[in-house]
Amino acid sequence: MSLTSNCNLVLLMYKSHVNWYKYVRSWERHLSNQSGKVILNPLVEQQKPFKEPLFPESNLVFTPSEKDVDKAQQLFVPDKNHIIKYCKGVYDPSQVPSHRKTEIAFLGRSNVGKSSLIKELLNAAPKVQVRTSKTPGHTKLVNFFEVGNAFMLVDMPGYGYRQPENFERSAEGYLNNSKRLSMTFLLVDSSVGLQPADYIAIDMLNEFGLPFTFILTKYDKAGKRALYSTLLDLRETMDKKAPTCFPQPFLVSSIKSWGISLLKTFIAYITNTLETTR
Ligand SMILES: Nc1nc2c(ncn2[C@@H]2O[C@H](COP(=O)(O)OP(=O)(O)OP(=O)(O)O)[C@@H](O)[C@H]2O)c(=O)[nH]1
Ligand SMILES: [Mg+2]
Repeated sequence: MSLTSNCNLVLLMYKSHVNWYKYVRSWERHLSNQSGKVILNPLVEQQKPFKEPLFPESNLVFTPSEKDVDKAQQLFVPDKNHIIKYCKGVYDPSQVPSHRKTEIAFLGRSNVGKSSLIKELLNAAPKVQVRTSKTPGHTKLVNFFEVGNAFMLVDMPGYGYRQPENFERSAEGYLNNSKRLSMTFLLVDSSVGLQPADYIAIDMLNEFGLPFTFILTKYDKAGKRALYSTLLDLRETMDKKAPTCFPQPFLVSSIKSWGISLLKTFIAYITNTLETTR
């Protein structure tokens, strides 16, 4: 299947979804214009030994040009006209900052690596403090990080083990009420795989009608067997329980910075901000 027909398929699948429609159109426009080389995607590398990859080309539809990848990286570099900063931490949806930017939320079990991923995405802005910890349940508030006029990255408290008491009010309340949320990244540990609490999160996102994309974290420490089993489970789950999720999962390591530039580019696409890059 060609890239254009892949795009058309995805366009058809998601056209009905109001949040998706806007960005899929711009995404298709960008893809049809691309002439550069396809960048390295860790998931593609991992699947190379398999004759029948779990995520075939028809799923791996996001293949930006090198030029777009380069442009997207600039969005994450601050300057005097493009301020990257911590905005606010809230425990109640009524306290969500008022602004006009698109929001991207990072959701997942406690300790899965949500804050570390945001920290890595914003590492060109060293003044921005994103707090991480090896102790699960560290992030207690819904934290907003402003990336110029482009978008807000939203770090959420984790669910499951040591879930903060206010999770329902803060995190679920935010997800259910946000007017500006265009994508939720659902993070799953590459070695641990999907857990019962993740299935509850999937049900919740489906119930709230929110588009979401899976990110597999801590890929640097996942053994091949564990990673394969996680991918297998994810594939099945996406088919059976997550029909509205984006067809392509992202594989990242925040510690090694693997898969980060592709993810930055994806964020630029879904927030429609690539064209505004300096
Ligand atoms: N090896 C490895 N460790 C990671 C990676 N990302 C995060 N970690 C570690 O995982 C632990 C938890 O990371 P956090 O980013 O604080 O996790 P979180 O999901 O924000 O956790 P809560 O705020 O408690 O929900 C820390 O010890 C991180 O250093 C990664 O890519 N590779
Ligand atoms: Mg955290």
